[in-house]
Amino acid sequence: PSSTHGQNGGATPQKDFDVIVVGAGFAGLYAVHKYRNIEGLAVLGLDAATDVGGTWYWNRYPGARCDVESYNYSYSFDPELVQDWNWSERFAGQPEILRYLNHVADRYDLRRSYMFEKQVSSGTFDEERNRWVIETKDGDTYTAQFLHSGVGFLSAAKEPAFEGLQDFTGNVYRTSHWPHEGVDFAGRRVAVIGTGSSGIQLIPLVAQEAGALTVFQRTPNYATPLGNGVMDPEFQAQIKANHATLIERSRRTYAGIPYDTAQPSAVAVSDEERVATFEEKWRQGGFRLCFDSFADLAFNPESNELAAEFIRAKIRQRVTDPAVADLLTPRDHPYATKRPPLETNYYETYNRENVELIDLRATPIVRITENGIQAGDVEYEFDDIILATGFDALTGPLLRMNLRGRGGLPLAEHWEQGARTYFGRMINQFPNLVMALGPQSPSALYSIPFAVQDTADWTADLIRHMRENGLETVEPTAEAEDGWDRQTREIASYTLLPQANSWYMGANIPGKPRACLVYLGGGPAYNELIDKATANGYEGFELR
Ligand code: N01
Repeated sequence: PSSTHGQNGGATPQKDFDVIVVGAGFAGLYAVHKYRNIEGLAVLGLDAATDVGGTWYWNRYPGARCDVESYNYSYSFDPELVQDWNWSERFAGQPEILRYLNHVADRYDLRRSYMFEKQVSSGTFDEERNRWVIETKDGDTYTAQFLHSGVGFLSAAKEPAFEGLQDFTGNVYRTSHWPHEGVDFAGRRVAVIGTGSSGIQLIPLVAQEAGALTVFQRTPNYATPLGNGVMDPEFQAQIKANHATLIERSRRTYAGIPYDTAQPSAVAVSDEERVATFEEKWRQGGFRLCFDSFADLAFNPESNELAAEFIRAKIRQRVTDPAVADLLTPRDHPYATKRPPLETNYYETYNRENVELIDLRATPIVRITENGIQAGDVEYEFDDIILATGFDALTGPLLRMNLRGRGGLPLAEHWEQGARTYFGRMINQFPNLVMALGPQSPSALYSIPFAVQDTADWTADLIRHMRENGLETVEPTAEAEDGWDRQTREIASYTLLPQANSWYMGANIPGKPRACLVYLGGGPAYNELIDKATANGYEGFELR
């Protein structure tokens, strides 16, 4: 390997490839594996980190954990991999998921195709040569016919514009870039800003350690129990024995998780039946309350309010001080219109002596001071501030690569009025660029392993098809993109999701165009539409 390549996962000093895959998380690792199996294809993987893991490399905060069940948050492409790997918990923690991705990288010898510590700083489609020219922050240039984005949809951290943050003399930690060596909060005065999934996972654990913990909450959330526990060996054996059936069952569901007992409507049953169902799903944990209780929670306001009231009552039961319970109770948006966090001891944490909740609606953060945080008229003093303030979701990671399509068109310009894609997979005027988990794909509301495998499998077939037919470029037509954009917006308009200021809607980032960034038609409908277009000779795509 050439010394000019900086940190090297094993890739050769070669500069020109057939495919460049950006990212070494769930999406990128599988894409590299898949493309390498196409004969004669030269594949390069790039990642800004020092090693594989993607999200699970960076988000190492206490309590970081997947809230999709482990067996469902695993690759399914290789039955031997499924049989060989054992998960130790129902919902795996970050260290175990990172171990899993390392295991996958070792097992398929993926590092040899990667260059690490390579952050993509720009990508330009060269129309003369029909190739992507990719530059990395450290000044290297690579080219490839195809660019596969495996950058994920929650990898560009939002940097909140708090005045004075740089003046704070204590430590500032970000959940999205947590120190690898961990942090000792014992006896310290700690602030957490943000009560989304990351904050809600972290707060109970930091509270146990810190001398005093102050939580700054802007919007209360509908958090429901995760229901984690050690993996029962018998359950694991059962999953493995029936894996193929389980996958098939999962694929038939909206979110790609094998929860398929939802009843049609929360208003069509008696009060007793409804409460019994909610209680049962609450007890079972995971996303069951959200996806597996009543199918109309996402679009029937009346049904949604019944679920919301059920959760509000649980919060009141769990929090001792009624005034604190009240502050923790969400009222300004329907349930699950923001991505619902799953929790373990979250609400009980506010019963601890050393935990205080500050309502930013009543007293917004004015500035960060040398010694802490000023909210309203009060200055609170801290040793450490933790930012759990979220991400520029879906579009952020792509825009940060500074991609330019035909005629030098910047992606930021093409997306000025909002993200536009075909199937969330490709973009008009950006030929040979494929996105796993792109905006306007089911992304956040579908199984990530399924989505990333499907995208790379589909693209591998497309590349084979192009090679066999002497074709060099593929991109969706402007009409196809318009159609998909309309469809995505229309489906969203039938749901309650546009009512919340969520990252689904781009509403957590000041100035970001407001539109639903997630295709809400569900996994099965989405897959059917793509399969149909593909079978119709790549309908909506222009191949040249
Ligand atoms: O980020 P978020 P996250 N002043 O955007 C607040 C996935 N995930 O990292 O709601 C004050 O949800 C903001 O307040 P508000 C999952 O998909 C998965 O927690 O905008 N507060 C909110 O409370 C999740 O949805 C797992 O009013 C500010 C919080 O910060 C996604 O990642 C675990 C602020 C941000 O919440 C993102 O979750 C963790 C400001 N200026 C995450 N700016 C799994 O378990 C923001 N906030 C798999």
